[in-house]
Amino acid sequence: MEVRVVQLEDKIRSYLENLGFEIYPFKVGWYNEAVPPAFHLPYSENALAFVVLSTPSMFDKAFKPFLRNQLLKKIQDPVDQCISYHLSVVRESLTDKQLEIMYDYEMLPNRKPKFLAQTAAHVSGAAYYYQRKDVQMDPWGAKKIYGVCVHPRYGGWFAIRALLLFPDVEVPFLLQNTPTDCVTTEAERIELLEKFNFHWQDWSYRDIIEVKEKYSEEQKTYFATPPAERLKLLNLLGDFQRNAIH
Ligand code: B12
Repeated sequence: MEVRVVQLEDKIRSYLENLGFEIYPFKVGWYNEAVPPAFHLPYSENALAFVVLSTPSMFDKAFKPFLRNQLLKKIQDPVDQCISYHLSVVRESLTDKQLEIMYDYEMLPNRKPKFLAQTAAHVSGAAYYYQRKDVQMDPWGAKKIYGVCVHPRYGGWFAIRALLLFPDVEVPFLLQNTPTDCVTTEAERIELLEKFNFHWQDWSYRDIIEVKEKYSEEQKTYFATPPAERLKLLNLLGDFQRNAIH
C-alpha cells in the first residue's frame, strides 16, 4: 500500500482503537461486486473505505466516558451519539480530505440501508458473513433466514457501526484479506443461523465460537433494554451528568 494510505489508516486507527473500535480497509469495487446494482455505493471502484466495528470494550472505553462528559440529546440513541461524536473527531482531524461517513442505521429515500454492513465486514476481511447459501442441506424450507457475521476474536459480541469512505483516495493495488472462516462445519453453521434467526434474544449465537472478550452483564442489560427506556436506565446506573437529561 502507498505510504499516504498507510498513514491515513494509522491515524484513524490510533484514535479509534483506544476507544474500543476496529477499522478494516476495503475498496468500493470489492463491495459493489458482491451486491446487485440497487445496493452499489456510487463511487469509483478504486475508492478507499473502512468498515468500523465496535468491540466489547467500546462500552467502557468510549460510551461511559461520553456519558460523563457530553450533553446528550434526548431524541437520538445514546450509543449512536457517542459513535457519531467520535467519527466527527476523525473527520475534523482530516479536513484536507473528502470523507463520507455512513451509519449502519441510515436508510436511503427508497428505504434500503445506505450500506450492507455485513457484506462490508466480509469483503474487508473483518468478519465472515454466514448466509443461508453457506449451508448445503438447508432445513428451513420457505422460511426467511437472515445471515450473520462472526468475528474471529469476538464471535457475535460486536457491532458494525459505520463506513468511512474517501471518494478521492484511490487504492487500485490494495490487497484483499479473506475473512477468517471460523464456523466451518455444516452442523455449526445451521446452529448459528438458527440461533441468530430464532433465538437472538438469548445472546447464544454470539458464543458460537470461543471468544476472547464479550459484553459485560452491565452492557448486556443496557442493550437488552428497549431504546426508549435506555436513558432512564443510564440515570439508574449513575453514569451521567445530572444536567444531561434536560
Ligand atoms: C434491516 C435490518 C434488520 C431487519 C431485517 C434483517 C435483514 N437482514 O434483512 C430485522 C429487524 C429483522 C433485523 C433484526 C436483527 N438484526 Co438487524 N439489521 C438490519 C440492517 C439495518 C439492514 C439489513 C438489510 O436490510 N439487509 C438487506 C438484505 C437484502 O441483505 P442481505 O441479506 O445481506 O443480502 C445481500 C448479501 O447477500 C449480498 N451478497 C450476495 N451474494 C454475496 C456473496 C458474498 C460473499 C457477500 C459477502 C455478500 C453477498 O447481496 C444481497 C443483497 O442483494 C443491518 C445494518 C446494515 N446497515 O446492514 C442490521 C444488522 C444486520 N442487524 C444486526 C442484528 C444484530 C440484528 C438482531 C440480532 C437485533 C439486534 N440488533 O440485536 C436481529 C436478528 C435477526 C432476527 N432474528 O430478527 C447486525 C448483525 C451483526 C452481525 N454479527 O452480523 C447488523 C449488521 C447491525 C449492526 N449494527 O451490527 N435487522
